[in-house]
Amino acid sequence: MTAIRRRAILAGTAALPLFAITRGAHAATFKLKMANNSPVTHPQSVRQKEAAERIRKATNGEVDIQLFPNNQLGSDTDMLSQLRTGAIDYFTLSGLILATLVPAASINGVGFAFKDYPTVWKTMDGKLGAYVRDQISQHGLLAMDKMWDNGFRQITSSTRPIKTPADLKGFKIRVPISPLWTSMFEAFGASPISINFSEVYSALQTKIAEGQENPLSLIQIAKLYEVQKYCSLTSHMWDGFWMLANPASFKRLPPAAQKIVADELNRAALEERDDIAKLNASVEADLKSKGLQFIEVDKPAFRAKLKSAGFYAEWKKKYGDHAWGLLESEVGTLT
Ligand code: X2X
Repeated sequence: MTAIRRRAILAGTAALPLFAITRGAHAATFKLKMANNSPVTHPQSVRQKEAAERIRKATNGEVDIQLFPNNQLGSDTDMLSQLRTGAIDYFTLSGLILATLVPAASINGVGFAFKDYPTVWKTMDGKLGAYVRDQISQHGLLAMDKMWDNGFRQITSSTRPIKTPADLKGFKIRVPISPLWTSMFEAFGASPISINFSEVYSALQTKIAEGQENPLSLIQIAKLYEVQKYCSLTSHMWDGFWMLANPASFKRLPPAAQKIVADELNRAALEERDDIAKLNASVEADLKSKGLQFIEVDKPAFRAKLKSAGFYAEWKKKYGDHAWGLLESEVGTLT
């Protein structure tokens, strides 16, 4: 046997220990970082931690993902940069904020597109979701198949109740950093201010912003009700998180480990969706008991305002006929 061949065989066997049963403590081969912007008690963080644990077990400790929840590694904007350089390996980000890099990724947030959750999941687990994932990969990131639920977003305020679209005129509302959000609240005549979630509580407390909009589950878990008085049930958009991976980091894992990671993250996303669905059953009553005043609004009136402001026509043009067609084939005509 030549020296070269012997070396090749040795190199081959060196790769074998992945999943090999070992005795005692075993140093992890891949120490990876996962990050998010959600409080530690949010189902997103809980399910990500569980998934990391299952991945560790299924790979005999060789894929060791550590979770950094609650903006511990920075704001969404910071974490997106870190994901791209590989300083973070996995990161869940709202499709709308991801749109600062991948324009198509905000399409699920088009105002009043989805009437309910079954339509959301059919669309985002279907052709439109596949289209967006493809766009994400064309921009140098990898998205797992299953989106995580953030929720239907509702408007809160500390100054005055928002009852009609006209009440939004001049309203200083915090929105996440995303062209779609700014455009939508400008179409309502509001004064949107783009702020990362890591700064939202203090922005509301100090009245830099009068209001904000988020799903009830997050208003509850992030305790935004402490600094807000009114909540208008607009459900003006559905927002979800993509589980993004740094592609080079993911591809360094052996194929069997890649499959375990993807399967477990997708499973965790489905579990998180269920958790939010369960929370949704009780969250309004809980927030009422904490003093938040709820307002039922005429949603079609809000939608009509967006339409007359040219919002749908503008965004149809931006996304293009193909993407817009994929959305409308699930939700019906929007323009
Ligand atoms: O920034 C927000 O409001 C949040 C937490 O809902 C998102 O991640 C979009």
